[in-house]
Amino acid sequence: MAAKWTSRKHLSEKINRSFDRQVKLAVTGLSRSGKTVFITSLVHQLLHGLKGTHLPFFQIVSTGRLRGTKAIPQPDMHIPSFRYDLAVEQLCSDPPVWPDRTNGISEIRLAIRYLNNNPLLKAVNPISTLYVDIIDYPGEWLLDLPLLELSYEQWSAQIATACEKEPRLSLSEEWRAFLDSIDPASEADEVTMRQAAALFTDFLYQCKNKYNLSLLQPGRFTMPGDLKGAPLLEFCPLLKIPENTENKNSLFAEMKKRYEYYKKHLVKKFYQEHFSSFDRQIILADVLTALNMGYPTFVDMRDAINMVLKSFHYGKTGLINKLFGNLKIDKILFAATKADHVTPDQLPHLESFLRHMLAKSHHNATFEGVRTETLALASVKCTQAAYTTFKGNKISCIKGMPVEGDKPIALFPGEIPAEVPMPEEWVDERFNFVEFKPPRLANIHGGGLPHIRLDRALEFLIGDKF
Ligand SMILES: Nc1nc2c(ncn2[C@@H]2O[C@H](COP(=O)(O)OP(=O)(O)OP(=O)(O)O)[C@@H](O)[C@H]2O)c(=O)[nH]1
Ligand SMILES: [Mg+2]
Repeated sequence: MAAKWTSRKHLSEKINRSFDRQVKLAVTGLSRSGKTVFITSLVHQLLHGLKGTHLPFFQIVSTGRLRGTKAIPQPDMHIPSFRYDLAVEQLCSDPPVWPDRTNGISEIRLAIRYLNNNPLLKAVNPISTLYVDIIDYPGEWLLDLPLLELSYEQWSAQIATACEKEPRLSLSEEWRAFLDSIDPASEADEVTMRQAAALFTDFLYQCKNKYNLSLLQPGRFTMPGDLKGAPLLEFCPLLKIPENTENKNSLFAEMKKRYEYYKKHLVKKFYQEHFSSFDRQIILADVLTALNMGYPTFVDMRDAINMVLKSFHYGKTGLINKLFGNLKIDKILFAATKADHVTPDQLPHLESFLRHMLAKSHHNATFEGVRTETLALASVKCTQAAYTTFKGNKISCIKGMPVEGDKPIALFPGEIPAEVPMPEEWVDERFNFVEFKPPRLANIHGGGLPHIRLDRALEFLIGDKF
């Protein structure tokens, strides 16, 4: 009898394992788009999925089939861990603060136990486990894909053209003056190489920090991950290409060699080692900050996001297909983050605005065989909807605690246009999206963090896996 029982248990375990599934969910977006907060909130929602009614559109929870979620050791030992523990500690501190910036790849694994729905499976295997590996990586790294098709000379020419216009023209002045003072045909020396690269890197950081520009290549220069200060990042484009490029020891030849090395050992490697294993992808975009910053910043972000999307154009003509063959991603969610910065009636406008921003890619490209969706969401909702009266009219506004200040404010943040405004329509003060502090929560362990539409994101990204 005991032997029979043991073999049944053994069989059941075997079946259990074969029905357990795994999904690699990749989260990306440009710097400050909200990746860390999104993953932290998503993990928190799932860990507390049993305790609340905070995920009405995530069916596994709303139908009561979730049995529990646990963060367990990740499978890829060579990838740094996503520090959910630190991020949640910061969000729950008193006063709550936003998690620290991150600048590389990280991963966390969740085991989600759930009740099987399928009547056949239910009989042998009532409870299954879905392993979800969530990977956070900088969208800036995807800006490097086009470099794979550009020679060093072509890339240098592209940067030279970009530096003809403001604000890049002024910001690149020091770097360009340095290049003017050296002869690219002369013998390469470490000190000159390092200085040219440092000035170029400094130029990229100024573009990012002073003007919130996004189209910054090479992507690792401002998002180095664990390569900060590595010689691998000590090169830059040259604005004058020598007539005679024969000398193998020239500054030009050495810069070109490093550029090619960067493409082979960083760009290609990332696609082969990581990107090729992703099953699902969410791309986050902080559309509101770009609107706030004005037309040049907005256009730069739009172009950068559309360049990021080249990595997901899987059609036969797509670069990815040509270079790496078929990839696995079968669903992509585009999300406008920080949707708590607008009044609830503006959410559909924010979604349609994001769709317009991406229209360039949607038209030209084929996300062949890939399901896509667009959503406006807030990973952590920091505001409440409120009303005020202005000249006798009731106006919808939002109320929250601004990052700078300790008194709550109510404001009308502006309406999201249905389409991208024409350059002349970008008048000052048209948009007024302020940053808010995270909410102070009475009991962080009593349920998930307050959010907007995170449950819809979860349903789209992994709902079909249960
Ligand atoms: N109001 C609001 N603000 C948010 C939300 N998510 C992110 N933020 C704000 O955006 C900032 C950046 O969020 P992160 O999650 O750190 O962004 P990231 O993409 O990981 O940024 P990097 O690590 O620097 O690349 C936060 O510090 C908050 O100020 C949200 O849901 N609501
Ligand atoms: Mg981050």
